Amino acid sequence: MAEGPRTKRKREEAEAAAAAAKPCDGAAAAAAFPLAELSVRRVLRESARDKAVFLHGQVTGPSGEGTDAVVILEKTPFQEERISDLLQKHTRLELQMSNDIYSTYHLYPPLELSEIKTTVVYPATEKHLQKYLRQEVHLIRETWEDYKNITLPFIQSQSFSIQWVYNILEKKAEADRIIHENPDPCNGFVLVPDFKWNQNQLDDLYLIALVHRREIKSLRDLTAEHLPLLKNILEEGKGAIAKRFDVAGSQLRIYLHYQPSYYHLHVHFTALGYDAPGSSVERAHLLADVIDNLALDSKYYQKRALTFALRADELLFKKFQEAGRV
Ligand code: M7G
Repeated sequence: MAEGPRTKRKREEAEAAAAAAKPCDGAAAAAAFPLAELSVRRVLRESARDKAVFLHGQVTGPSGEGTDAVVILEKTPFQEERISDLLQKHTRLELQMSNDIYSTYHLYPPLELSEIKTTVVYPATEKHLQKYLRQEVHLIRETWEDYKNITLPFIQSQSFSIQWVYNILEKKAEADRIIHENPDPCNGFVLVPDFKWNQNQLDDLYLIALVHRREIKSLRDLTAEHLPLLKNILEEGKGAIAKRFDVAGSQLRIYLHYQPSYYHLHVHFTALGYDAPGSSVERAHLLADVIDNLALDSKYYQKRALTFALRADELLFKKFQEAGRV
């Protein structure tokens, strides 16, 4: 298949980015996670549509004690540039059935083209296991009073560790993956590939901008004071992605989650054509809309009710139930 210049450049850039990411990622994973010692305890969730499975595993230590891990296995999108290789290079094709002009096959690609993206949380806490466990979900409509009386005390007592965010901001982890940084302590941020994206293809492009300021927990804390920061993220984020990946700003979905999993303000950048997890209307708030809302009313997010989904077993859901708000 002939390769156009844009495709070629994209492939070369994606390969360069992947190569740059590998020594760090590979070394860390190999050193940190003993896959051979993992035993699978249960399947937390499985998705035929996303071709992904979420596992609860345990790693048995030398004295027999088990440490919990979450392992996510996920088949990745095809890389257009490698399809000829996939079809030709040492690929085995086994006939499954044939009928008239129709036939189906099992295709066994070579090792380097049969990667399964693997994400590991190790050691995993009970909260991580809950996060990935398939559960019944309910919509909550949270007023500002609910936020102050229920959600905020809950966040202050419960939130996930955000050490990984500080590691990125302090260049203690993923430093070689940074795509763009505005170092201003007040209005600056770091843009890195999200760990949901393996950077091999642009179809599922996913980056996150992490702000340098540490006291902004979520959308609920934002006021007009934060407009310069938010505008920097929107404009510089788009510019950096266009420059590095040749994807136009008009082809990006740029949004915040409410509720987020990690209460340190961050913004998601995903490919518009990619149906990323968490991009549904009950969770995603477009950054451009957030900016407009704050420009209209500095206290917008301290006034209006916000809707989000919670799983039935989540502690926050129980708090809303106890308060008679579900
Ligand atoms: P969120 O809205 O707080 O929650 O987003 P979600 O995980 O339920 O979407 C946090 C984002 O940070 C997600 O898109 C994660 O995939 C991403 N993320 C989480 N961790 C622990 C890391 C990490 O260590 N490195 C990177 N690069 N991204 C991460």
